[in-house]
Amino acid sequence: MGVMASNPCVAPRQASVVCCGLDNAGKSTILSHLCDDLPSVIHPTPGMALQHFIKYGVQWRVWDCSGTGASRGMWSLFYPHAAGVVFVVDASDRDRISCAKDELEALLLHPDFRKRHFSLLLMLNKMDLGENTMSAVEIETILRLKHLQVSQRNVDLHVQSCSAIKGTGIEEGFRWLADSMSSSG
Ligand SMILES: Nc1nc2c(ncn2[C@@H]2O[C@H](COP(=O)(O)OP(=O)(O)OP(=O)(O)O)[C@@H](O)[C@H]2O)c(=O)[nH]1
Ligand SMILES: [Mg+2]
Repeated sequence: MGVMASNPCVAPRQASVVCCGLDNAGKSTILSHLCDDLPSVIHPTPGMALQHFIKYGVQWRVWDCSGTGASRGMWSLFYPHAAGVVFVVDASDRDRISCAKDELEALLLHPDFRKRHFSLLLMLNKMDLGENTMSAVEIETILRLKHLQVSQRNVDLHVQSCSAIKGTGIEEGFRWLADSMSSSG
């Protein structure tokens, strides 16, 4: 992977990814660390913003979706075209973690994902908020990830704690996603 990324003679392979999660989770702030076109001051995404960038030997095409309730129905427009999903959870948002769980479950059970292999990067964001955040173990339990790993063998799952404000965990998460999508063709 590192060799590919550093060799200018090798055209980067392409990867299409849909980025979902509730509004205010930090999706666009995460992507701002990867994509030069995004401003340093991020506003709520209106509808969807398509982002292109080259990182880790991959030419990424990312649909950065709005997470507001009214917009969530649009996420599935991009599912048929996505080899990977980045699902962002606000680890400080206890009030809406069950809503995030419902949205993740709906995505996993959607006909476009239910039967085919895909990579799922689950970003547990805002870990910089210290004791106000839920732990990774707590969130994994609420989201029933152990059950998911047993019941949905078609999903290659990675859980990554991160802070988009500090910029931590983002490179690790996206490197994993690049490798995962590469090994599943
Ligand atoms: N403390 C902290 N705040 C964050 C972090 N990531 C994002 N934020 C803040 O959370 C707010 C929402 O961030 P966005 O990136 O716009 O969230 P989004 O998921 O793209 O939201 P929508 O586009 O509305 O769906 C902003 O005020 C960010 O500065 C983080 O890691 N830590
Ligand atoms: Mg956004």
